[in-house]
Amino acid sequence: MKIAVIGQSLFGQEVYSHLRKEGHEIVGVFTIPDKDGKADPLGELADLMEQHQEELATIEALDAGAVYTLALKTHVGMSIQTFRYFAGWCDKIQGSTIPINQARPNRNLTLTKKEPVGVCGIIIPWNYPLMMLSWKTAACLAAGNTVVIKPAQVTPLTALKFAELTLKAGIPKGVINILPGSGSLVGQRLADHPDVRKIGFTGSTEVGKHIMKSCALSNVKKVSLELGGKSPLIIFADCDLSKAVQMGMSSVFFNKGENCIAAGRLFVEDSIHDQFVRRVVEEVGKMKIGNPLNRDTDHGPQNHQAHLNKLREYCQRGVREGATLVCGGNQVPRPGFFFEPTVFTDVEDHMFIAKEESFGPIMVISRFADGDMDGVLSRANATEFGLASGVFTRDINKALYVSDKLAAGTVFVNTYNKTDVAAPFGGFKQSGFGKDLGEAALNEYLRVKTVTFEY
Ligand code: TAP
Repeated sequence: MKIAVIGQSLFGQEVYSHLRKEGHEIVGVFTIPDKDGKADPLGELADLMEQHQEELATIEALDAGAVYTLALKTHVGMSIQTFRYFAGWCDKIQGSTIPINQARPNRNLTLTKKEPVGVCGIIIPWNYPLMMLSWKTAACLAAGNTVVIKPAQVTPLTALKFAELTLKAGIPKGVINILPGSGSLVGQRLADHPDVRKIGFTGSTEVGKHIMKSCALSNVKKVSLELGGKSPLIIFADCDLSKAVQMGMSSVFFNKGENCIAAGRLFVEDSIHDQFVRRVVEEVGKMKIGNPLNRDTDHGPQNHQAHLNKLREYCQRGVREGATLVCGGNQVPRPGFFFEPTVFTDVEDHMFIAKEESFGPIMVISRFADGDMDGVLSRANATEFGLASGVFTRDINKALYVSDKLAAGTVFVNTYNKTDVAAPFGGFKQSGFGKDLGEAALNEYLRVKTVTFEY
């Protein structure tokens, strides 16, 4: 295996000679920053991505059906920010000194060092192809590792363009490797590989469980999992209704619902329920469905045929089980994988659409009785997922109480979908563990060594 090492003084000569002895070829030793503190390859990569942002957004629109304007701002824009953010971390990864053996002070010194884990595998889904790649790869490289990335089979193109840009940014061949291919072949091989020390995975809970098992059985590799969700959004009657409607729309229809933190279920307090539904349906009627490359399009095609079929079946099941289909529910009669923005009401807790993620533009609304805060909280938490959640209220006490009680990795208060490169992102329960973004993400790609001296 050809290995290029990135990271300053983190891999010592001993490690290099060990790798060589094992028959690996070290093709480059890369330091961030270099000796005079100048080299900033991750920053340079971010600059290059910015120079190519229109091209990357166009590829994302063609490959994933992402609406171009959103792709430019979010898919590509946040990817650039992510590399800039983690570029700043490269020279700030530090250990600590720890007083030990306090019964006999001044005899011992313990210090910790944070080391890169080694070769990492990154396996990502198709909904935000470049952004998911960037969230994991930037943290992984800043921590000093090398990486093998497997994009989703249906959306490999921005990853390949990204590979080209990494070479232009001066990152040596071998540091970043892109291996498109099927999950069962390429992804599985990465999870099983004895020389891979960490898998960062985003995708379904089912595949995540399988990967975790493979990581354990192969070489007990480190693993972090960002999995599915069915995120509850609670809208209290004392909210700013216009904002709740606007953000409620975004919580479901952003990126045509192909959004892991999409609000999978909206709980609306009885006294504003009908008004909320009426205003949401009005807004849905204004959405412009069309060619994702057009600058005025709000809602593009779903990612691929199988997903479109799944959405159709999901809606049919909702209707069969007795939920009220207020609007949508069908494929749009035009070429392409277009699915109508859909709203269901009268959704009861036992129904399939109340429990399972659609990953599409389908709003699922349930009522709760006026004033029944604890009742709605227990319904919101009655799910095996725990990725995100939200609450709309003008009452600060209620907002704090509800955000304490919601069992999810992220709680949005009077907003939704507000992720930031500096804020840790990741789920609870069967939505996985480990964080992307923020300082917390670095630790997913580091190991701590404890060094103890006696003197
Ligand atoms: P998955 O089917 O789980 O696929 C995700 C990735 O895993 C793909 O690259 C896939 O390869 C690969 N894979 C499949 N089988 C594998 C195996 N045996 N070993 C290793 N890799 C394997 O998910 P999806 O359908 O692409 O994405 C939708 C799901 O992702 C939803 O449930 C959604 O909630 C979740 N998601 C979660 C988040 C976060 S942050 N929590 C973000 C986005 C999406 P292929 O190319 O063959 O499919």
